[in-house]
Amino acid sequence: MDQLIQQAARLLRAAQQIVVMTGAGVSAESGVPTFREAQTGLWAQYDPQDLATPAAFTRNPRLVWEWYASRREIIGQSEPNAGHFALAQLEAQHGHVTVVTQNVDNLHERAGSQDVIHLHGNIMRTKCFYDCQGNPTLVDLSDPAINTDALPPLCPHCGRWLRPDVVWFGEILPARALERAMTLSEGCDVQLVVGTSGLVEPAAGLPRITKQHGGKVIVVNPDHTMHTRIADVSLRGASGEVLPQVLQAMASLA
Ligand code: BV8
Repeated sequence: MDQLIQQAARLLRAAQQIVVMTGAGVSAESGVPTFREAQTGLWAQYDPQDLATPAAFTRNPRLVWEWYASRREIIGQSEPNAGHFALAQLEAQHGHVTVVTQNVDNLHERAGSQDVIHLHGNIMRTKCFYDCQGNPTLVDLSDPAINTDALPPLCPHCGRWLRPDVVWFGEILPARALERAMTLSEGCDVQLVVGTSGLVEPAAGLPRITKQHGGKVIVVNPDHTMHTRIADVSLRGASGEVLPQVLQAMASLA
């Protein structure tokens, strides 16, 4: 593994522009369940993919709202882990690093990452299900005008359901975020792919874009994933352990 860590450190050190693509795995060591891990307790009977859709929300708005409320609570009680901090340090030291995350938590920002693109939205934000004042009609849940006894709470503008400001399956990704992520993936020298199974499109295509444009791909994941076979370097381990080692190896290259 040491040899591979050194190889990754050399690629990152030499890179002009770095994209870091992250998935739920980077937040796992913060206690935030990954998207495909068996859900616990009440939610064990549901497949997240069957809950994270507009149809599921329309069918059972209270259930879906409560699922997000329980996830928001877990995230609110979580702290960034060593992997998040290592990525923030990489940005601070290297200067041309952009995190493109599929995650809806705010742990990258709380660890100090400045340039973060959220492809799938942010669970800590709430909006009108109908975007009645324009896309997105964001609301502040602490607004006294919002009736939070109703589940889901109701929009203060139109009186209809509120929903989390995340991208559900079957919904298009925020255009500017996706466009910038694709442009950066085309132009970067290295894409560091951390903690994603690579199953969800179009995010999963970004490392392939880097590869197609002559860039290098480094994968950090305890498991073999859809990206392992295109990886120039595959670091098999937990991001909270591996990423600090990579930063250390970069420092010793100075
Ligand atoms: C869209 C927000 C188009 C909600 C999420 C081809 C092209 C375009 C679309 C599709 C396509 N094929 C299929 C589709 C449809 C669909 C899709 O991809 N389906 C898949 C499942 C087959 N895509 C969409 O619907 C997207 N929309 O493309 O619209 C369109 C066009 C026209 C008109 C209408 C629509 C929208 C996708 C966004 C869905 N929303 N999240 C919420 O969070 O509730 S996606 C969800 O999955 C999360 O964001 C999560 O981040 C993401 C990806 O999962 P991962 O992050 O990879 O997490 P996972 O659990 O899978 O894996 C964790 C990994 O971590 C594992 O590998 C594990 O080994 C590793 N790990 C564990 N511990 C650690 C670790 N790694 C490191 N360290 C550790 N300690």
